[in-house]
Amino acid sequence: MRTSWKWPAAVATLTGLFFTGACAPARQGDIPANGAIPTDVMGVARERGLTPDDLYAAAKTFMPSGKHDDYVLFASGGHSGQVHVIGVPSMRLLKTIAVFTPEPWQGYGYGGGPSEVLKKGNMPSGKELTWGDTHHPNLSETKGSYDGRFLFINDKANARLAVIDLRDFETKQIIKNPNAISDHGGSFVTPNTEYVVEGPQYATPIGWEYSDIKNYKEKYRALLTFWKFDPLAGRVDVSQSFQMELPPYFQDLADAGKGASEGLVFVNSFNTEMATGGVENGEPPFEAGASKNDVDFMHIIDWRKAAAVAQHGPTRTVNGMRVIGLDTAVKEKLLFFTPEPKSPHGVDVTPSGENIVVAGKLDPHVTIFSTAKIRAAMAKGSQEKDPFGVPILKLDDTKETQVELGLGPLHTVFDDQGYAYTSMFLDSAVARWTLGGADKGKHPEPDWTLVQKLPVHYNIGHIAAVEGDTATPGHGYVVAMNKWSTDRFLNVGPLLPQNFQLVDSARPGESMKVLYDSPIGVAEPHYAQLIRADRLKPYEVYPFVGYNPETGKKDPNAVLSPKDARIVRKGKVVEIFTPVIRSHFSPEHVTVNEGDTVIWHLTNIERTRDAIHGFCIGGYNVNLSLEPGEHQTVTFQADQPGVFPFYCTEFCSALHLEMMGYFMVKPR
Ligand code: CUK
Ligand code: CUA
Repeated sequence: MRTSWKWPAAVATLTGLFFTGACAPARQGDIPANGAIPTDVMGVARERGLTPDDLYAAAKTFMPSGKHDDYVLFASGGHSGQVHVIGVPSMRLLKTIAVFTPEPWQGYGYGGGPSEVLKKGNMPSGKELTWGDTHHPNLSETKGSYDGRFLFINDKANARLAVIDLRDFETKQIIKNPNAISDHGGSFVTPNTEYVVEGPQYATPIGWEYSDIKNYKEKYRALLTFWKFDPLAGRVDVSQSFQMELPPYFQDLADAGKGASEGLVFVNSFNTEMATGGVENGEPPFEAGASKNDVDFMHIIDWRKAAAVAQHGPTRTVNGMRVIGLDTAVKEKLLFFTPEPKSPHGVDVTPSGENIVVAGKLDPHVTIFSTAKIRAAMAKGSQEKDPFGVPILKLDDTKETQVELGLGPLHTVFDDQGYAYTSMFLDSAVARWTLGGADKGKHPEPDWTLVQKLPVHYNIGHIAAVEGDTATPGHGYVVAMNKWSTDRFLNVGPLLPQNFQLVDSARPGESMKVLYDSPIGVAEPHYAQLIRADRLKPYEVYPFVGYNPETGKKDPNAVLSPKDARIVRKGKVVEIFTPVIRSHFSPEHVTVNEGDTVIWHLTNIERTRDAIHGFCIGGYNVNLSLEPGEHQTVTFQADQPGVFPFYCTEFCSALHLEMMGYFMVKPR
C-alpha cells in the first residue's frame, strides 16, 4: 500500500509540536489551566489533537464564506422519497429537492401546481401515494456526458419515475408505471437521453392482474420500461414509450452502453432460480432459494432494435402502453443472456464503453465483460437457452477478465486516470483497481490489478466519483456512501444517520485518504452522481413575472402588478387575485361563505434574488412557496367556518410578521 502523498515541508517540521504540548482541555473552547487560548493554527491543532493528516483534510474541504464548491452531488434520499443536493468538497447540504414526498417548505403538496404533479403519481385506482423509495438519480446526458439540464430518479417501492428540471431544481413530472409495481434498475439514461430506462426488480403479474404465486413461472413477469424523453418539452412522452417483457427473475441494476457499447442496455439479475419463498409453508426462504445457483444472467438488450420493434410491431398494448412480449424479444434478437457471478449487484459501463464491470455480492471478484466479444457472440447466437428460450452466450465468449477485490463488491465508478473504484460492502472499503484497453489512462500499475483498499465507515453501498459514470469522467474525489455510521457521530438515538465519506482519490500512484465524514440524517441514500458545478446553469430568479413552474409559461391568471389585486365572485365560486411583494398581500380581507369554492391566484412580483414569500392559511393545510416571479393557483373548498389568518411563511423583510391577512368564512 502506498503512502507517498506529500505534506508541505513547513508544516511537517512543526509536526513534532503536536503531541509535545500541554494536555488538551476537555472541550474545544474551554479555557486551559494556564489561561492561554490558542489563536494560531498550530495552537488550535495541538489543543484539538489534530494530526497533519487532519489538517490536510481540513484544508482540502474547508470552504471559506462566500466561496463555492467545485462539484455538486445529487444523492438519492432513499425512503425519504427526495433528492439531496450536496456541495463537494465541503459536503454541505445545499438543498433537498422534494420529489415523491410532500415537503411544506417548498410548497410541495400543500396546494397549487406541485400538488397536481404529485397526484399524477397516484395509483391507477386513485390510491394516493405520499412517499417513494428513491434509489438512482441520473443526470441527462449529451454524447455520454452530463449536460446539466435534467435529473431523473426512480421510486423502487411503487415503480415510478420523476423528472426534475435543473433550471429551478423542481420536480416537473411524476409518472406511475402503468403495468409494474416494483422497479430498481433505473433511472438510467441512454447516451443522448433518448430514453430514460426503468428496470424491474420483483416480478409480479403484469398490470395488477391477480395470480396465485403457484403460477409464478407462467404468470409472473418483469418489465423493462423505456421512457421516451422529449428534451424540448422537458417531459417524458408516455405515448412514445414502450416496455419489454423479461423472465420473472429479479432484475437488479442496469446501465446503458456508451461509445463502443452504445445501443445496448445491460441489466443484472438474481433469483434466476425463480424461488418464490413461503418459508412459513416449509418452502426454502428467499435468501436461500434465490442464491442457490453459482451464476445468474446479465441481460443484454439491443434498445435501438427494440425501439424499432415498438414502432412497427409486433407489440400488444397493456393499460395504454406498448409491450414487446418475451417471445418477440427472443425472435427479433433483442434479448441475450450471459452468465455472471452469483447474486450480482452493480453493472457499470467503463468510460469508453468497451467494458462492462459486474460486481457479485457473493463473489470476491469483479467480472469484466468485453463489448466487442459480446457483440461477436450476439451475432453468432447460442444454442443454449434459458427456460423462456432466451439465448445464453457463454461466459468464456463474453468475458474480458476478472479482478479479485475481496468481500462484497457492489458498485463501480471510474476516473480519467485509468482507475476503477468499487464499493466493498462486507469489507467496508473502497477498492481502487486499474483498467486496461481503451480506458487504460495514466496509471503506472499493471492493468486489471487491485491497487489499494481504503477502509470506510461502515458497510459502503454505492460510490460516486467525479462524473464517474460518464464517457468523460474527471478525478480527485470519490464519495463513499456508507450504510452504517455506528460510532462516527454523536449518539442521536437508535435510528442513526448514514455516513457519506469524502475520499481524496489523489493522483496516479498515490494513496486514497478519507477527508470528511458527513452525516446524512434523512433516510438511506443509494446512488449519487457528482457533476462539475459549472455545468449547471439554474435561474437566479424566474425569467419573468407570472412564471408558472409547472408549465414553464406565463400563467393566464398571473397577477402582474399591485393594481391588479381583486376579488371576483361568480355564484359559489370566489376567485382572488393577489400580488405578493414585501411586505404585503392584497387584498388583506377575504370573506367568503361556507361551502364556496375558493380559487386563489398568487404571483410573487419581486425581481430581487432570494426575495421569497410563502403563503399559508392556518387550518386549511395550504402552504405555497413563491419564488421571485413565480405564480401559483390554489383551489380549495371553504368547508370550515371561522376566521383564519393567512400569512407569509418566509422571513422576507423587517415587516414580515405584518405580511398577513384574514380569510373569513361566514357560517351557513
Ligand atoms: S442499490 Cu442501494 S446500495 Cu438500489 Cu443501487 Cu446498491
Ligand atoms: Cu413575505 Cu414574509
